[in-house]
Amino acid sequence: MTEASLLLEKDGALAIITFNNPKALNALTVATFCRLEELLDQLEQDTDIRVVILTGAGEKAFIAGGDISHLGTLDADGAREFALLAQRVIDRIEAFPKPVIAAINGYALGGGCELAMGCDIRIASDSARFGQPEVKLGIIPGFAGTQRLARLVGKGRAKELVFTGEMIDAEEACRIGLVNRVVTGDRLMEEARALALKMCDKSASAIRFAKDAIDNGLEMDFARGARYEADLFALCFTTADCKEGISAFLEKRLARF
Ligand code: DAK
Repeated sequence: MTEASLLLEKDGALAIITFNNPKALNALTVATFCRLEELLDQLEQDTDIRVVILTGAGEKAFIAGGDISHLGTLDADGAREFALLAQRVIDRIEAFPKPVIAAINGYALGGGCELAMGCDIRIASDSARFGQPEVKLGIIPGFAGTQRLARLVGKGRAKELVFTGEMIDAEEACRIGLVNRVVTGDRLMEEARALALKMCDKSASAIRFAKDAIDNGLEMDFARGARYEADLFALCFTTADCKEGISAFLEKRLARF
């Protein structure tokens, strides 16, 4: 995959990263993950960027999985190395200090579904299809899909998807909580942008703390999670955004974050 196979577009406070290898249904390679990590580094530092949207090029696929043409040559060490690279980059998306929205325009299979699950919010076009087909290849999900899927949709549904390798459509994905909403294909990017813009005029630091509280708090028991939330709540009071937000309310004007 060449560098151009991952496109970055900036539009005001939005950054749109497009997986751009439609001939192979945007299948993920080592190079894709390395380049994605570089783009995330860049966008984290870019103070103009408030929200990142990930999508796939072409009509058919968001990402149809890891690149299967590389699979046959792998030994166990190589497989582990690739899985750990993919997990590191998907963890990076999950811990990214700005919201990341997946705009899922077609197949989100295997590693593609796993990458989408690392995003904060998933919007799907009505033609999108989801699945973890790894068992058909004699492997299991390796990009933390067994963990994120079970957390998102519950153990029973995760096992059904992983054990059968069957695909589900966007409506079913929405029904089980794998995606937040479904829209027609022609409105997908418009909806993703509109949702992102609703976050752009809010406090970036508050959104960062909220993301941290939800993601990390959920990995704790309730009492610890609630305590963690209180610590982050306290940290908000050290920020300029907190002063501005409260002053704006009291002065009956819009806050400028
Ligand atoms: N990898 C590579 N090429 C892929 C691909 C994939 N995951 N998915 C599709 N393609 C390629 C096809 O080979 C075909 O290429 P050409 O023959 O035209 O050269 C082109 O994309 C168009 O695909 P189809 O002709 O198959 O299109 P259809 O509409 O008929 O079918 C499909 C669409 C999404 C149902 C079908 O393409 C499909 O079943 N794709 C595979 C889905 C899948 O099993 N995904 C992988 C899950 S496992 C690792 C590397 C990889 C992985 C892990 C580790 N290492 C290097 C360590 C994989 C993890 C997974 O995600």
